[in-house]
Amino acid sequence: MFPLWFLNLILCIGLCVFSGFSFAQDVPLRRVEIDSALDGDGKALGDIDGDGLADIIVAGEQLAWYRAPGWAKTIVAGGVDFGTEIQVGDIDNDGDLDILAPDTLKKENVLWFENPRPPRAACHGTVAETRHRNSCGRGRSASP
Ligand SMILES: [Ca+2]
Ligand SMILES: [Ca+2]
Ligand SMILES: [Ca+2]
Repeated sequence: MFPLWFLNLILCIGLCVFSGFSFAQDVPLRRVEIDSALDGDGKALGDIDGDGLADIIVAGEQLAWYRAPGWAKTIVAGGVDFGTEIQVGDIDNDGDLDILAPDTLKKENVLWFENPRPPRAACHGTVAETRHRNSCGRGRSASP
């Protein structure tokens, strides 16, 4: 008895061999250096500015994002040592991507950075509220 995943693997390999498909197809990738001055411990992709193009988020001694396609750099935060496990997602449920990044110098210090889009002109809130909720009051409180 073989597990289903093993049988699927054998089937896939057999189909690739008999169909002439090669895993080593010649797909030349072009190297593009985005930033030689920032050590990239944490990397993520996400459309930070909402233009439909995936931007690059890098964390190390700084947290920065690079706007596609020209890779203009925006520093989000510095003075800490961000870890490798950064994530991008709409943490406050306001429709834009925020960044979650742990600070490895301060143990048990998980930080998230709210994306300022969309403009907050019509919304008001205190600093304490905006740490866990967006300025329009949407999202969930992080308090128990
Ligand atoms: Ca973008
Ligand atoms: Ca958001
Ligand atoms: Ca926002």
